[in-house]
Amino acid sequence: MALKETLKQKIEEHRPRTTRLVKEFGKVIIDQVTIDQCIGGARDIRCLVTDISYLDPQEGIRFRGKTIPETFEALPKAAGSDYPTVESFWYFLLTGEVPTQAQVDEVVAEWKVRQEVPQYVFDAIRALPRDSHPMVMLSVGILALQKDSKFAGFYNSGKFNKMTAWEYVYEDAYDLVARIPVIAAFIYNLKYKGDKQLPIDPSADCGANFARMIGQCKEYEDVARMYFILHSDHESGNVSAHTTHLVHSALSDPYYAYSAGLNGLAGPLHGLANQEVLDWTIKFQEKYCKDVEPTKELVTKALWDTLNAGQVVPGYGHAVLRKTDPRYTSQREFCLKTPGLKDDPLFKLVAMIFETAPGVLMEHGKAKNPWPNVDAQSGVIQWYYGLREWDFYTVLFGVGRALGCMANITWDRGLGYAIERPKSVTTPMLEKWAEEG
Ligand code: FCX
Repeated sequence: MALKETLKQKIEEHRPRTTRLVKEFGKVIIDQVTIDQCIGGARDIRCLVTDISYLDPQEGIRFRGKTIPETFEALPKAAGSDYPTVESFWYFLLTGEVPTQAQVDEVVAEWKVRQEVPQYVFDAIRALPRDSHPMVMLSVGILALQKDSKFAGFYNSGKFNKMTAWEYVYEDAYDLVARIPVIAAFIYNLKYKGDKQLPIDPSADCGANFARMIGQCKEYEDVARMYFILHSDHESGNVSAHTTHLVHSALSDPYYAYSAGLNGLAGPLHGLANQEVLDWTIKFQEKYCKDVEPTKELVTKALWDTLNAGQVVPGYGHAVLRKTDPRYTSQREFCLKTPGLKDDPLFKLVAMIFETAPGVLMEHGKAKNPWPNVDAQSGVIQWYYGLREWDFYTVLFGVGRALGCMANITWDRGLGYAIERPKSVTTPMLEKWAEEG
């Protein structure tokens, strides 16, 4: 069955489960809210629903019930590669089913039709000051696409229907995931390659095409596939996913919603951490290792200098995870099995930070999770392949994260999730409840 028909069937099968939960069990209590959660970023409050991915604090992420190694193992691989295509992963995220090769081929073919980006998007990005952050360019590029939103068109047609609205979100979502790598490649060439643009390769899958559009080597095709898949989804409560969900809950179309999500991803405590990691590591080399090899003692000193200056150690800690992020491990394994990369001095330094930082953070005693997250390892791979403009790294994250956010809001509409509207209280109210115990 083709992707849309499979998805339609899945959504229709799922709807009675959601309806029953609300109607028959709507008042069952699944959590309680404490004052520190109220003030502390709603940490851990169970109040969002998604079946696309689940984040266990100890084990890390599962996409549609599969761990990262299981996901890579199960999905059909790109031709001549150990990694699946982004397109097969898109099918899997949306439907929860591992696609057959024929189903993947169909998605790859449809992706190519959808990936054409209108000229006005490039014009809008080109009109920005060239020293704008690439995340600004990406967010503007996605927002510019809004003008032709099929969901907004459906809403404005006067024929809006809650039961079929998801089909128009799906259309926009699919267009968006196919176009965002092309927009990202355009930004890369505009900002760092003197606007020398490279054409879409109509014979290539998403990952290979992205690699070719930024002038990368053959091996980078797997880097792109791995990177986009690993960064796709991390359940619903993280800033980019939650923002996208929140904005779309007002029936803002996928372009409005994901442009907003990207603005959240651009924060240094979230997606921007990957550029901060490279910035931290390179500055460490410049400051401490001009004439000497890095040592654990020097890394320990640099970590304490950062902490004593009141800054966070980028790439370490997590709001939910309490172990090393399996997205970190997956990228580390890629480094270890790639000749050249495993002996690269920067990789060795990142590995040394991995050996050192958790102990320092534990001694510091603040971070609940002293272990590395996805951002601690991603930059070094890009650096090795010559993509050294690290302010671009969050754009790569944004290309991957689109897959999860778009799959989620397609399902949000399919299941008719309501406009989000948590309740706020005042400080005197909290003080009164605190006194009452
Ligand atoms: N370095 C120094 N201090 C840290 C720290 C780190 N890496 N991680 C957490 N802390 C501190 C917090 O700043 C907080 O201090 P405070 O009490 O003075 O406010 C305290 O430890 C408790 O925080 P904790 O509950 O462990 O963590 P939070 O849920 O509040 O925050 C993030 C989670 C990820 C924001 C935090 O660990 C951090 O700032 N890490 C560095 C930035 C980073 O790598 N972000 C990327 C995360 C993720 F993978 C992604 O979204 O991409």
